[in-house]
Amino acid sequence: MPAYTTADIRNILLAGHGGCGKTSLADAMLFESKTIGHKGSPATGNSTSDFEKEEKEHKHSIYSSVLHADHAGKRINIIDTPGSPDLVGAAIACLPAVETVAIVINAASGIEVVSRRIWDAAKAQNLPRAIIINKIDSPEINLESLVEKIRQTFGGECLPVNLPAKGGKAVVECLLNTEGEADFDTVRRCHAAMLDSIVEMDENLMEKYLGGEEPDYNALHAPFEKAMDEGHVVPILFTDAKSGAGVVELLDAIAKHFPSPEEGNPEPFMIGEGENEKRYNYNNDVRAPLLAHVFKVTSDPFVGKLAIFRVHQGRVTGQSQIFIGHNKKSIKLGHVFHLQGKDHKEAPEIIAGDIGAVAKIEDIHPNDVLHDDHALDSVHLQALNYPTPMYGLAITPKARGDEQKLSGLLTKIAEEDPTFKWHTDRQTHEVVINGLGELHLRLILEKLANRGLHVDTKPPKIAYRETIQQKADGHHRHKKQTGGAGQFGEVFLRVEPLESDSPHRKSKGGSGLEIVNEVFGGTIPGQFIPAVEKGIHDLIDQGVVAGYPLQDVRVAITDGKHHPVDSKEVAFRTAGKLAFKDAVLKAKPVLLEPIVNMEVTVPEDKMGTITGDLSGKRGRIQGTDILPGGMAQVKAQAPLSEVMQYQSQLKSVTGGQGSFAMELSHYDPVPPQVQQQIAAQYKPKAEEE
Ligand SMILES: Nc1nc2c(ncn2[C@@H]2O[C@H](COP(=O)(O)OP(=O)(O)OP(=O)(O)O)[C@@H](O)[C@H]2O)c(=O)[nH]1
Ligand SMILES: [Mg+2]
Repeated sequence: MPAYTTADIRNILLAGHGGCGKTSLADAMLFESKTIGHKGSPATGNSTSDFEKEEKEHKHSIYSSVLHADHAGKRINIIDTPGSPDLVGAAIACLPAVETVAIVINAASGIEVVSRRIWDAAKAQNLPRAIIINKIDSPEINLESLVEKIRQTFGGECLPVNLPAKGGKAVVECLLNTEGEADFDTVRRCHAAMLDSIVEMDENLMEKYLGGEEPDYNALHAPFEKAMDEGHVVPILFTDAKSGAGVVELLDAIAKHFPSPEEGNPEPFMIGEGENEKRYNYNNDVRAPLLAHVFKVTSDPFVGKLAIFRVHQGRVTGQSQIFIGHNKKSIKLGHVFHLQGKDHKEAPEIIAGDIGAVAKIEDIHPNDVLHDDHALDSVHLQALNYPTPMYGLAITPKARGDEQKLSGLLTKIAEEDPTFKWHTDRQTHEVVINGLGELHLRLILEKLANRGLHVDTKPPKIAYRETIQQKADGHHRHKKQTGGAGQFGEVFLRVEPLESDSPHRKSKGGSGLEIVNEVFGGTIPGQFIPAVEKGIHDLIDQGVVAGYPLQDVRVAITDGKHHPVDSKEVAFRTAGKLAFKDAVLKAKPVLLEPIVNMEVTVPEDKMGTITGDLSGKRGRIQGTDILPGGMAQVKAQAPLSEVMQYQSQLKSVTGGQGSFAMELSHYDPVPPQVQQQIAAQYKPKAEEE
């Protein structure tokens, strides 16, 4: 038995914008709790959390890492995540492993893109949140106005549980204390505000409190964590990871107030499939059947595959016989581990609420559910909402014969990173990789190079799409008579754009294609309809304007002709495809391009240059904002094709002081002259009839 129970566990995800100090804070938490004897730091390369080679080189986190601190009788599992907007997928993947998401905000730069994104993602997942304002020791900062800004942005439920003191060299606790010196505001006021909110969770407590009775401060855990569960309170805490100020107080607050796995809000597990899918209410009892969710898998060329999981129900040991999802064959895990960065320590068992790992089991994949009861075969986690990877690069191995190795490695990387995709382009036969941004793909190329695979890259490719703008009819008669048996099939059909609210639309999560069979009287016999549909699908992948996939089209197959002997599947497939092509060409086909939301942060005096430049790139400015510290933020929408090289453009305009983030907003038709240019470069292969 571990020395702690489920109720003693706290699982915390540290997320927030790059450089706000998450990793330094994680290292400081390990040190201040005396879990680790030295204070590591990402800046000097001895961090417990940033242990991967690439992380040491870049002095930034690139992957999530799992750590733990033992403090005040509690086991605090900490997941440190990377803060670059390009790597936000790593944090989203770990949301189902924790009760609390702590959004770390840099006191010197304020609320940034990733702080907001993680807030939204945690809220959408119904996860209790906390805000940690780090770097409170920085010169020339105004923490009072930052707190005000946080409350304006995220809501009045954000309330300090401690306040900075001694000019950011210390913090003073406000919930348990009523007196004390703070750098701004007063302990008394914060104490009252926090208490006012917490007592609302418990009628008894409220009555006594309103009657003027001091609450029993040792009995505040339940109402405090309940207030966090309901999003009624989001505690704000102050730290300085470098000096250590506020770190013990942070650990104390986590141990005392934050939800344990027995509390918090349940993760959205589902059971069954399709129409029978319903919510699965698990129970964090260690005696119940095992339910563990794999939230991360890494493959190390030396250590091999490591699957990291959170146990939600039951317990697992090295001797446990477990099933992976629907697999009927049970496997023995052999050994289970607790993680401390790169170190894994064999554990006698991993209990409900805890995080553990298992090595070298090839069949385990990210998002798998591990269990020991066939009744749980179909239990799965509701899909997480990841940003769309839309930044593309065409790559070819430098060494001939490395193609096989490349596809093997890319498949592995895509499995580990939900925001990375790759495919082989049908026209050019090049391998195209897609990620969230330039940095994301650069890191992938580095990873390939570290595994001995060097590639040439070509200018980024835009993932255009095609659609139609009006209704049209199409027809094709396929007839071939060569020697013996002939081929015959004739198809009439009609196409029209899908309505904007159709569930089949791509933007609504549909496939982008709806096929309706309106054939009357068997003019196309039922057994050939699937062949016609196949033909339609053939063209969907190829498009008609410039070789990009067609989307948001409804096709009604209306009529046709067959021949008792010569009608064959292949004939109807060809006729279906060409009738569809005929209709699409008459339905005003257009090319659609990805439009991205951009947030650009630059020194205030460069704001005019940036807005002017973006307008020249077919961008639409949506707002500007002055930030603390002489910086300004520009929000805009622009076509991805115009801002593919924004990284280097921004660098040259701002002398390296600017930063930006972008994500897919939607697809829009490209201007006609741009469509002409792209279509002119497209040389379709001759249609083989
Ligand atoms: N003055 C001061 N510097 C800090 C503090 N916390 C972190 N730093 C410094 O800020 C820089 C970034 O810190 P990290 O801990 O790597 O930040 P991070 O949030 O993990 O960054 P990413 O992993 O890139 O998202 C490093 O140089 C740290 O030494 C702090 O509280 N005070
Ligand atoms: Mg980090």
